[in-house]
Amino acid sequence: MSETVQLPDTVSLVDRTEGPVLRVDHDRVVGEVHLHGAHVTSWAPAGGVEQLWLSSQSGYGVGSAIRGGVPICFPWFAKGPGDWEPQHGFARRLPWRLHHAVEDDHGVTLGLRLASADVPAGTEGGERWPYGFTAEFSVTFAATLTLSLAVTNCSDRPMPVGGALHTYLAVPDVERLTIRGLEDVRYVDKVDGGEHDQQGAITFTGETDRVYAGSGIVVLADDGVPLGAVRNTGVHHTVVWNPGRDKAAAMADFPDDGWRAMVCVEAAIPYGSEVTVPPGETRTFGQQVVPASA
Ligand code: TA6
Repeated sequence: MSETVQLPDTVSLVDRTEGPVLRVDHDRVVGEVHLHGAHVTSWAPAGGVEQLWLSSQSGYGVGSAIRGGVPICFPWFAKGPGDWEPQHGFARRLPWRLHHAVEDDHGVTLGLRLASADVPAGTEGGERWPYGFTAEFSVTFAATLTLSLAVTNCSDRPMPVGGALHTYLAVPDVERLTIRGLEDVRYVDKVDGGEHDQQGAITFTGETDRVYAGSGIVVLADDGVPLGAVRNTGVHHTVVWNPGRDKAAAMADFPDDGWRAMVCVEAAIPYGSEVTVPPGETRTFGQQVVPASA
C-alpha cells in the first residue's frame, strides 16, 4: 500500500487475518477490497443486501486465489494460450498497491495498481509473460458496482492480453435463475465440449460453463422477478459459470451447497482471443453491475 494515499473518512484499511482489506462505509454503500489480488469481496448498496457471493471456505494469502467476489483474471484467462499455470494468471495471487481513493455523495472509487516490477522473481507463470506492464484496477462502490481494468504495455514489443473480471453474483436459487441478453449467441460449452447457439434464456440444471461470443448487457431474474443487470465493456466475450452440485463438492474452498446461491457472469478475453496491446498503449475492459433496486 502506498503511504502517500490519503484515505477519505469513508475508507479504512483493516488488517485482518485474511490480509489487509480496504473497507468502505458510506451512507449509500458498503464494500470491501483485499489488497491481495485487488480482490473485491463485498458490495452492498444502501439497504445493505450483499450482492456478491463469497465462499465461507475460501483460502487467503500469498499464492492463493480468493473464492468469490470479483477475481481479476490476468494476464490470461483459464489456462491461457497453452495450458499455462496458474489458471487465470498470476495477478489475483499477488498483492496490489492502492494508488487513489476518492469519495462523493454517491459512493467511493478506489484505484489499485500492479506493475511488472511488483511481480516477484519466481512467481508461478511470471516467466510465461515477460512484459513490462502496469495494470490499474478501478472499483466504484455506489448504487451500482463499476469495475475496470486498464492494462498498459510498458515494453517495446506487442503484448498479448487476456483475462476476465470473474464476478460471483449472489442469487436466491440458481435453479430458478434465468439470464437473458445472449439469445442466439454462439457459445463454447466447456461441459459438453461442443459449440451451440443459445436458445432462449440461459437456465441452470447442472454444471454450466460457457464462453459466449458476445458481450453487452445481460439481465438476471429469479423465477421471473428481476434481480438486476450486468454490462460488460471492452470485451467481446461473456462467460457464464456455475459449478453445479458435484463440482462444488469436489472443491475444498467451495461449500457443498454454495453452487445454488451463486452465478459467475464474467467480462472475458478468453484464450485465443487475446488483445494485442502495442508498446506504450493501454487497453481497458470493464463491467457494471446494476441491482434491480438501483
Ligand atoms: O470462468 C469459468 C472458469 O474458467 C471455470 O472453468 C472454472 O474453472 C472457474 O473459471 C473457476 O476457476 P478457478 O481457477 O477460480 O477455480
